[in-house]
Amino acid sequence: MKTFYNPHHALHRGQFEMYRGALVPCHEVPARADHVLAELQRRKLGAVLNPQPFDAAALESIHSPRYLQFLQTAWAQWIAIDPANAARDALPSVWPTRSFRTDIEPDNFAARMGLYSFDAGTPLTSGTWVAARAGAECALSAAQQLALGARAAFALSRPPGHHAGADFFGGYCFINNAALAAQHLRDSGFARVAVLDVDYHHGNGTQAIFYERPDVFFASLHGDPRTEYPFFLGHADETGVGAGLGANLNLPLPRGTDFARWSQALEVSLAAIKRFGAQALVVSLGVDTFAGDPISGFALQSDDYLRMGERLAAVGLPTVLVFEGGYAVDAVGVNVVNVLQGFA
Ligand code: SP5
Ligand code: ZN
Repeated sequence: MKTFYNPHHALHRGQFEMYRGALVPCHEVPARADHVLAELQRRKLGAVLNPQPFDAAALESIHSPRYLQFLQTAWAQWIAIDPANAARDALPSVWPTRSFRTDIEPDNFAARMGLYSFDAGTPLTSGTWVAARAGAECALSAAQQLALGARAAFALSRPPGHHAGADFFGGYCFINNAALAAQHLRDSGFARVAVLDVDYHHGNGTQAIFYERPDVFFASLHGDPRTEYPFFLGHADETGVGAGLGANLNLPLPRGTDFARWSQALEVSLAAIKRFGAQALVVSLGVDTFAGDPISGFALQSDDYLRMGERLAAVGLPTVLVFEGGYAVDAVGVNVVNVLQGFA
């Protein structure tokens, strides 16, 4: 399978995320994608290509114009406040919660950071826009391969995407790559598309984007939001709304879940995707389900990712795989490429 690798990913290089009242080193680091690329090339699992260019309209199929405009200009605004900001990440610290207005875009930069985000763990840096924009092109290029008849394609990019909503960033994510791929498949003639999110964390952004849509099914296996990030979405009773009712499936799992238990939930999600009648599949491929992940609580082993890939291939649908989380940096290459090898 072809891999579309983001040549600009390392331009997004956060220094710190807020954790328990302190700024701690970012978990979402450039080495993550470098290790996946190195392992992919070591095992010779197909061509690694630069993404094709796509215009702004593709991004606007998922994200609001005012959010995209903000992301594109945020760094320039940040350093205009104080030239010394060039050495610092921009992190939000104030948010419009219940009873506040979100229809008026404030002039104040910190206020706009809060309007367009939901956590203080997602630094915006000098290269964030260029990296995220090129990442979107990787996801779109991978989807385009399916439109051309390919069985599968892989978008190897960071920052990840599944926590980003139509008009907000968070959870290390800015542009929702999986959602862009799913929409591109819809626009290419696949009438019904499923997104399967196997990242440890619930894909709140992807769920929210498609929650009212009957044509894109969203299924997610993840740590129970009662205890796990992103906490405020991902419960089992979220099944879609309006025309989208029945097109959303959450399978929250307890800390400590191993591959035997995880696989049972995978079967439930795949049966639902089959009933839905999906014609193409997008997999949000996070490997933070790994036992050694520093911020997560499942117990998958490296070999389990081979079985995961085999099972995903057996679904028999044209499939885009999109890299999401996975923070055991030294294992992330082996784990991701095991999924691809199992699939192949
Ligand atoms: C794409 C993705 O996997 N995003 C995950 C975002 C999780 N952000 C909150 C993680 C809190 C980590 N706590 C730091 C532990 C310091 N040892
Ligand atoms: Zn994750």
